[in-house]
Amino acid sequence: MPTSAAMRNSGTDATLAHFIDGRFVRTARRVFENVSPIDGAVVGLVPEADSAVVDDAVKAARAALRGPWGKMSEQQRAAILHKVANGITRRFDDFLKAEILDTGKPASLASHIDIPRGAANFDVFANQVLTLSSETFRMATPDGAGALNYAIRVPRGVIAVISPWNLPLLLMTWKVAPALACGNTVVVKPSEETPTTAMLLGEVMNEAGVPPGVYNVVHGFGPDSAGEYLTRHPGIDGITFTGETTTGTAIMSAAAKGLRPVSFELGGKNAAVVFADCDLDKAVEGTTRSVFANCGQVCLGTERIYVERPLFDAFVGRLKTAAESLRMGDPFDKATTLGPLISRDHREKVLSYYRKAQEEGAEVVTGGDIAQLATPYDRGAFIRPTIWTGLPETSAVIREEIFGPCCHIAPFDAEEEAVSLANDSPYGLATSIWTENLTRAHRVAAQIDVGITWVNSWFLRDLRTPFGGSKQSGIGREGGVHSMEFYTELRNVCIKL
Ligand code: NAD
Ligand code: 6OD
Repeated sequence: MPTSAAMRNSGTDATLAHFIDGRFVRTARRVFENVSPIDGAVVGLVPEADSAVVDDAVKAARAALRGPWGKMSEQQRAAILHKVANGITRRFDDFLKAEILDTGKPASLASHIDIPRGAANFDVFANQVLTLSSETFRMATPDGAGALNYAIRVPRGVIAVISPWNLPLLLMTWKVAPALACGNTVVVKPSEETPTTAMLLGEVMNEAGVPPGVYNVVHGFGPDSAGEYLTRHPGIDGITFTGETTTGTAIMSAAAKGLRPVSFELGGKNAAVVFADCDLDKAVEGTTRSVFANCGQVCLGTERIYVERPLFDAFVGRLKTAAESLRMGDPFDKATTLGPLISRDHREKVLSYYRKAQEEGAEVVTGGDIAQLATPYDRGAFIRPTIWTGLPETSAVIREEIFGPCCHIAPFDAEEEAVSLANDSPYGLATSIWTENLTRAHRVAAQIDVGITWVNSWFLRDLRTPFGGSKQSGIGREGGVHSMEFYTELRNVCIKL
């Protein structure tokens, strides 16, 4: 539980609700405050699910598997999921406002990425499920008649979806949409920091005709709260999780009981490799986004930059200028390009790295402290975008995921050195390579131990492609057919002819 989360005992009515069996449930023994990082205002009172509430949600999800949802054809389910996508688009402004109040992210970002992708996830997986095929084999038998094998895909069952706060609607629907397309039912535990859009989606589900119990939401924290009750619940058949690597470790141990499969999208410490032959304008523009978008709170974001020495000074100067031209303030103002961090607690964590960098002798190229803004934003969680140079590769700032608007830039002299620097991390999520030499781009991309490499771009997403991390950045791949593989189980039928 974040240290700042204020709890209130029963007697206080929640303004937000769980969504269970198609109904909004507000009763709770305890409610907690949803505090906006924009100005510290309490924007909602959230009910915390105890184990009985989680049990109700899992039972509703199990019952729904046996109801109309379980009997629908893929075409019928796909048609309903397209309606969900349309419903999100119709209520675009409601989702946008909720996401901005919960996260503080600028409207310019959320209206471009978070909400449209929330809708697109449903359209993409509704289409994807209709293209699924499976294998068949004819085999010889001693009597000469033979046999025919064919595989069928069945839903896994009740899926627990545990999601983080950085792209709440996008990342939650990235899992809910394929799970539902494959015929599963879900119980979602959104982050305690960002409860609102998961609840709003319940309204859209009802309007779209999703049967009760297919989509359920329970609110609360992780350990000893809704997250742990859900992942330990024996009625859960699979767990899909996005969040920190340490949380993934805890969830994996919960999943071990009952041998439930997991799909994990975890942390990163992503490198960008900038070669001297890059298009500098494009490299600076792309790296500005990859370091500072969403105030650096993107798992795919760049926190380590390696620049070929002849370009080093020019690149550092250009990124400094770009960082200093970001505009903080009211996220609803279209001109704002940098929102706050998710909370004051998280700002403390990021600031601890800002201090560590200075203690370890970094040169602070820009930033390094909190942002001085006028009221009411001085009560928020704003922090200055920060660039360092001059740290050793052993520094905690270079090795650990910070999840803030900051990066360290170091020079390199040879391609092999750049590859080895980029790979020197326990994480392996994403990298960006900036070069105009495509032969080099292919060669380097193949050597970097990550799940996703971009060349001359960042966060350019084709939702059919495998998405996930190597090393401690994840287990499994989602996206396109890869999602379908997690959210279904293959059964072989062998027919003796
Ligand atoms: P987090 O791990 O703290 O929390 C994520 C979710 O897990 C929340 O809903 C939380 O309540 C729940 N949770 C926490 N402990 C739990 C437990 N013991 N059992 C069950 N549930 C538990 O992550 P966060 O701070 O919300 O998100 C930031 C992290 O997520 C960063 O590390 C980031 O890199 C990672 N992330 C990864 C990806 C990816 O695709 N690889 C995407 C987005 C974010
Ligand atoms: O684009 C996606 O599908 C995805 N999962 C993005 C993850 C971003 C991490 O913060």
